[in-house]
Amino acid sequence: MAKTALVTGILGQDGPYLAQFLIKKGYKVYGLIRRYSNPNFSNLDFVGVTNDVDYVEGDMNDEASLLNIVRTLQPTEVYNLAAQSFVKSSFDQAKLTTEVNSLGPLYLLNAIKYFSPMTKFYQASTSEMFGLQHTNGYQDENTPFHPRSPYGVSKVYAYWMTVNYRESYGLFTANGILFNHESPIRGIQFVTRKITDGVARIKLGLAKDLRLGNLEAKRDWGFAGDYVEAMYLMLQQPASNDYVIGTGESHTVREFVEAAFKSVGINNWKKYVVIDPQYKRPAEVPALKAKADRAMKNLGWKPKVSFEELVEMMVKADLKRYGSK
Ligand code: NAP
Ligand code: F7E
Repeated sequence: MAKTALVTGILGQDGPYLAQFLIKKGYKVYGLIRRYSNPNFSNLDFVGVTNDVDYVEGDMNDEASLLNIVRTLQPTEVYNLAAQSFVKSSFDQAKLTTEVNSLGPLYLLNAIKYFSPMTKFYQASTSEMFGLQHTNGYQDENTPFHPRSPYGVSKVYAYWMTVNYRESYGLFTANGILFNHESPIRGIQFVTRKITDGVARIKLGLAKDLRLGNLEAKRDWGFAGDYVEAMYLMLQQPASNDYVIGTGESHTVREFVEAAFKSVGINNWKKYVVIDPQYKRPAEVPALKAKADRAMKNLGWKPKVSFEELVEMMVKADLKRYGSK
């Protein structure tokens, strides 16, 4: 019988890439969607799997809907990707962020515990949990947590509940501690996509400037398409565990800006970039760099797309979007 996967966050960035990956592996994929007045399937359209996914309606804030879905589907695997994932908004909407990102995973874990204990569970954990902490300049599975935003704090709760349900009830649960990963379908508010979209518009004469916050923050940016494979591999292991996933290479926002402008032949990027304090955060995560040795050794995983290739892929996609309009 075909394996089945319930993917929450199916309309976001990672959901479509994961659905595409699992469908190619022969899975039947169920995507959790909320009730919308106007649903937006554009990210699934982009990867070409909109009609290959079955949709189930529910909400991470609605425990009964999740219990009922898990009880009915009894999926082989649950990938919990749904979240209020924008760090900046979490400062202003801390309660909502906590409800979706902390209680949502708890509802799913309870649904599995009571109604489908053989279901394997993936939790979308994040490098934001490390915040200020590092081990000799990088972060791995042994680096302590010091989250710097309500988003980071909410994810630490979900991380530990995922570990706790493994230890307490013997469930197969895995935390993927993923560092920033991007793609042409990255949400427009996140800095990489905001930059590539801005660069495309400037190049085409549709915008005059690009307004950004802290250019000195360092991030370990990879390609989302590479990272969904790691999610899948975590659930195929003989025993469940938690894994850091990243490239091991770190760049400043400034370097991303430079590379994006350079890819369209603009070298004097400073002429276009305006520093706007509204994009700075009450507390910042200054530097993230993954040491993904455990994943490379146990999962045989490694990233395929380089930083330069990622920037170019995203700029090209945004140029194409505007060009075709
Ligand atoms: P994303 O693009 O923001 O997608 C998040 C998805 O969650 C959206 O489809 C959204 O649904 C859904 N969602 C939000 N609130 C919900 C609710 N109450 N009920 C049901 N669904 C809800 O995020 P992403 O970049 O794909 O990331 C996937 C996961 O990985 C997230 O949990 C994120 O926190 C985590 N993560 C991301 C990164 C990264 O760099 N991308 C790194 C580490 C961890 P709507 O479409 O209905 O709004
Ligand atoms: O910011 C700086 C900003 O919003 C990256 C989420 O997927 O990855 C993501 O969180 C950096 C920060 O991502 C602007 O201050 C400067 O230092 O793209 P971002 P994030 O906060 O790192 C982690 C791993 C997740 O788990 C999250 O869900 O860029 N920055 N100027 C800016 N950021 C934004 N958004 N906009 C600016 O104008």
